Amino acid sequence: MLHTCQLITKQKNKYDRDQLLQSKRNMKSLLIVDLIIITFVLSSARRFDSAKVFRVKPQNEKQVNFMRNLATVIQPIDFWYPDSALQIVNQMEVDFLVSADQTENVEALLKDNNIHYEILFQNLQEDIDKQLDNKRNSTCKHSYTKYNNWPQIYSWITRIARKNPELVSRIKIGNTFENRPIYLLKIGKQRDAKKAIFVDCGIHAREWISPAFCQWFVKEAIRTYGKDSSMKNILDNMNFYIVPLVNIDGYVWSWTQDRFWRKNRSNASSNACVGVDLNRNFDVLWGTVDASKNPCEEVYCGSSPESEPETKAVTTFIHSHLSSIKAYLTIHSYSQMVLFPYGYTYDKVPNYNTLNGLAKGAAKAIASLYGKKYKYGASASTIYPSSGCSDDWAYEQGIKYSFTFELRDKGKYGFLLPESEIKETCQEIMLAVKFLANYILNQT
Ligand code: DDK
Ligand code: ZN
Repeated sequence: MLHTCQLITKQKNKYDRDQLLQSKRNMKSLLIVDLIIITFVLSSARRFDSAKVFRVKPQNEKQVNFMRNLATVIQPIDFWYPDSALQIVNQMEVDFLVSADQTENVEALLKDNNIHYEILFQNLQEDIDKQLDNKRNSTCKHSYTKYNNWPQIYSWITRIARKNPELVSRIKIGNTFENRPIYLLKIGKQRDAKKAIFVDCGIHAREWISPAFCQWFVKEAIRTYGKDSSMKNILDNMNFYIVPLVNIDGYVWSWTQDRFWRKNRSNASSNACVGVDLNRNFDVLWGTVDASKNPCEEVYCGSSPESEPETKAVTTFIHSHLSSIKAYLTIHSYSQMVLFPYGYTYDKVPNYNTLNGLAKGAAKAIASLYGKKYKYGASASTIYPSSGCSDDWAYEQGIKYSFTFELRDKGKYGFLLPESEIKETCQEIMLAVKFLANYILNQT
């Protein structure tokens, strides 16, 4: 069903009109390539029948070590939270995926070591199939309350810019490793507003709610511009730079081959393992704390800072607009948090009190709608330490308001957040973004 849908969208997109002949030609050949790849992989997407997701909360250092070692004893284990065994600490809820043939081993090992565990997913494939649960709109059309694949997002980007020239323009900021065009949507009434907020979505492929939020944000900004005086005030006085999907290659891979793919798809290293964690590839204390130099790890930081074209696209754009960009927001999932620098050290940033107050205000705005509780605080102490991350990098460029959002949920569905929760999640985060935008506007 899903795959038939993808094929139809791809064929349709192939004929989608594009203003630029050159990019039309590129895209067309790209879509044909995609089509061939999709057809080829129809039957080869990784399946997760009877795979399980476990949750363990280590009670002491011995159990921490046991958990860190587990990944070397049992393979494959895919850590969902934290993203790598390296980041496990005492009392942290650790969620990890175990393939069907290893679940018995893992349960036996946990029991032998008296480690308490919960099973979050009994048969992961069933939940993967259930994620696309928006029945009301089961056609292949783009929808804000569905997860859209890349061809759908691509034509949406083109269309929304074409239909709203007064408020929206489309800028290409680079190409991915597999040569897909990375687009940015500039939103705002003034061509050169003095202030701007940069927002990126989809740095990590499997976090599907993230690009869904960027699409929602653009739509809501346009829809409410004429109706809501606060949105009008924001868009009359500042610009938003929205990148709806940074890691396009990884996202395509997560739709077609492996639902839980996190990294990009570069294989520049001579190693057999593919992909760099883009949120470890930024040039800030690169490759130091809790990032890996091993290409086979989920948190592989790449061969050098900004080695990846997706990272480069983001940093190049931000660099050339530094005088106006006052805030940097990056959207991830899951765990419900509002985070700010630093991630690479427990030291406090100079404007810690301001950022903490803003994160608290953002969390409060989120909770005001549906009561969802988001934790807030500095990355290193609130989630886990990490280096080479985009928020720390933006902060060090002088963007003093830099935040990472971890959207819903807290592990019930994890990356498989049902489509029926897209609307509420986006609405609550929208309030947080508007709260931050108003603060930035009122700053002289
Ligand atoms: O990249 C990560 O591991 C998560 C998002 Se899934 C964010 C880590 C903390 C924010 C960066 N300092
Ligand atoms: Zn992420």
